[in-house]
Amino acid sequence: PQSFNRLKYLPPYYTLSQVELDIALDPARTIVKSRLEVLPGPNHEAGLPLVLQGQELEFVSLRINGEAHRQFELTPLTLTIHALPHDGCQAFSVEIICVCIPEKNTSLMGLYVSNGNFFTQCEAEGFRKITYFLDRPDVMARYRVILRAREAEYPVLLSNGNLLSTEKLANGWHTAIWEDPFPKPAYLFALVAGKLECIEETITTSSGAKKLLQIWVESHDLKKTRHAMDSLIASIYWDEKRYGLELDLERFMIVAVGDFNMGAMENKGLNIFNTKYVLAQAETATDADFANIESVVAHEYFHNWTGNRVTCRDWFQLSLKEGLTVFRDQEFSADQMGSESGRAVKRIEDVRLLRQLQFPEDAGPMAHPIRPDEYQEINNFYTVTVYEKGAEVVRMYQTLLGREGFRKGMDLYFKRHDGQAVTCEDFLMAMADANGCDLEQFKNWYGQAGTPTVSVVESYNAAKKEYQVTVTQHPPANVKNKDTKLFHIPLAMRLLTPAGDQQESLLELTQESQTWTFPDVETRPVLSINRNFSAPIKLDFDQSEADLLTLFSSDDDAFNRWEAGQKLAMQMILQGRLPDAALISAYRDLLMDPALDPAFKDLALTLPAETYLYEQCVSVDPQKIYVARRAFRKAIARELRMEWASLYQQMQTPGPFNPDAASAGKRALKNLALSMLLEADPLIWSPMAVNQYRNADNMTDRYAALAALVIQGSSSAVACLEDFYAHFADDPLVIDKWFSLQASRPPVTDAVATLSDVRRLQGHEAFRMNNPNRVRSVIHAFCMNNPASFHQMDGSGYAFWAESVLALDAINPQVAARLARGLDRWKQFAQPYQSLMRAALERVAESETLSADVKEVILKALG
Ligand code: BAL
Ligand code: ZN
Repeated sequence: PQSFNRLKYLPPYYTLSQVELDIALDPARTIVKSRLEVLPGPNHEAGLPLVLQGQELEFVSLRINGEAHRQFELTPLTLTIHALPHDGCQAFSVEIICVCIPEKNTSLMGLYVSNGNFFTQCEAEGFRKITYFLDRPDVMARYRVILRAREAEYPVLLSNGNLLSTEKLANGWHTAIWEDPFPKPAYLFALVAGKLECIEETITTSSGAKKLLQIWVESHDLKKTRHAMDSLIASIYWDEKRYGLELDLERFMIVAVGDFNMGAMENKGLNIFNTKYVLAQAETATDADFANIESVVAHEYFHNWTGNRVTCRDWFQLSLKEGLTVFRDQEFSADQMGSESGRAVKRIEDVRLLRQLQFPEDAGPMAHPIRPDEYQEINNFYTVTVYEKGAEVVRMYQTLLGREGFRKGMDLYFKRHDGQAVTCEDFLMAMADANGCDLEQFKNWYGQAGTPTVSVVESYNAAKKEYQVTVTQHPPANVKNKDTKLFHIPLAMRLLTPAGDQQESLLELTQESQTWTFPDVETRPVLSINRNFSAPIKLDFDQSEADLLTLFSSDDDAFNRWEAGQKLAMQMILQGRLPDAALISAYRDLLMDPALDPAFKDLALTLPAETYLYEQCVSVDPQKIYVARRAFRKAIARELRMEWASLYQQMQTPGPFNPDAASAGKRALKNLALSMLLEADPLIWSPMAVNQYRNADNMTDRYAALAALVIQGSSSAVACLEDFYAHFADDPLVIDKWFSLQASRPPVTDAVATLSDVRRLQGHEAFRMNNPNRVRSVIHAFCMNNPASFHQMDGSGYAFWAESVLALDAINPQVAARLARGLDRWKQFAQPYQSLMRAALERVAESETLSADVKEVILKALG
């Protein structure tokens, strides 16, 4: 397979100033006429041909400077034009007519049809499925777009930028002309056409300009758009306040679509969203959905500056926009929590996600630096490493430079690079230059894969009243980094003493090993280090259980307080122990502390995920881990019965539903209490869960009660599931929840039952193999979110996985490739799992029709 290398980047031979598109939309045969104003590029040499990318297109005609042109070659992926006027040394125009077939496009890249409407997805390389083009992010042009379609079927015609005019044509067709004033790369192009309606608001931004905001959905979904609109308005004001960045367009649109590969896409002025991240109302969306919508709306909006105004030079630089924009949305969501404890809750959730998903990626066959050096299929690099670890790297700048220093760096970045396509190094240099500091060593975070381990050894000299800590960094063991370089690691720390007289400080670990000495420490302190997860590392610190209990009960850093509890639970589960009296007592005190945020209590009593526990083992026995974790959970449920019962009462939220963080936190703790009560005494508490299921006025409570019944295998679960389906059959996003709950049900009596359930669900009338959300709610949920049911000794889960990867690959390579990642960590497992997984991987590898997407993932896993 062809592979692309970061160091082989060459500036473009040709570039574009202006693009005119005239698109006659027809599901069976869309005609695309383009007129490109071409200029010699920075790397131009006289006589070079112009090579355009094109994929799955029917070529019709080519004209150069208005004249028919015959000196060209077509391949399945390119149109190469020879004999250019003036050897290509002066500007010339290229006019191309080609045809694509949106209704046949199940990959959901390029132009496609969903529920009768047209949508596009062009990042990373989808524009070439619409027309022949210089489809690379460092070619930026101004776009003018004429959309044509039959008016009765497609009354709404949208594209990027400003609407210049509309016209009714005689034959029942109509047109709309859109112009985007900002030069952009092709991956930010978008069009939407169909029967859609919008809610709109006009707001005034910091310069006093009025801006039109619209959210477009199918008419029956209009009532579910308020939260997304509120989130958009909050994002716009937040970006003005925190970074001085104003919305630059007169009009900003969000459109929701039910068939979408990703969460959402930041096309300039015309964001296209998976319905999952737009539509919400109390009856149909959970608190998690509300929070996700807020953060995804913010993320896509923030891309308008970090991604669109300043974009990536090439796809190796993806984290330049994604890591930075995830960091920005994390900070926004933290601020929206409305309190310091809310900020900490958000931080814990973000780190939990990083460690559950990114740490395994960084330790597996697809491990790559946040700025990868090589890829075969760029779609495979929209990863938790590029996004979430990328955000951690951006966060470290802020930790090192302070919020003000970080802001200075951001200001300089925009001053230098507005309108340009740049690299991660340009961002680093803006941070360094704005703060007059040397970030040379910090660069290593961009170039090296794997999670570094930091080991800590402490000593206390009671006679001298002196405390010493020695910190050592160890390169990631599993990853072959050429000439491993040392990282610059910021470690926030504080010594906890009874007197509380020690301040927080920041240790900057830049050498392999460094020792810090603290004088005047009256009593042996307890070390709180890597506070607020100041660096994305694994901490190797053999802290006693007594010290961990001290941190769990009293660390003033909420993240580390939570972390100590996680570490205690993790160690005990992996040793096959149940929680001891001291830990139960600490849990009790924490749960009953009236000063603590309910959302924090919920996180503190939620055990580390099975997959995170796998990461601590040399040879994973998934069934043993499942049993040990479940037993530990049952013990907490039983030992704290009284507390759970009392919290279940205390945490009720009377009055109308409010999705705000405080109410959501109460619901989370109440529903944890309910599931613990069912875990402890299912016969006594199942009726209470059924009652909550029936009477809930919101999806969070209804779904939580249903989930508790399903997870316990309660006899009431079947009737409630049937009721749920009947009630919500018309709402695809809710039916996705219904599917995914059943596919992720852990083993109750015999685990194979879940797989037969999954096969039954696949035969259900509402299952759709070509809808990514539905597929993810059944197949991905079972294979990637239900480890104890998936990892069976007879290999049945793996056989199902292989069959599903192959079936999906024929429909949608991106969705298939994501599923293909499910066996990445096969080498980490004990036998017989390991051999069975390998056999399943080999079965997929043998297929002769694999997409580049799936092939890269499978071959790397086997490699
Ligand atoms: N750029 C792809 C979708 C996102 O990260 O916003
Ligand atoms: Zn993004």
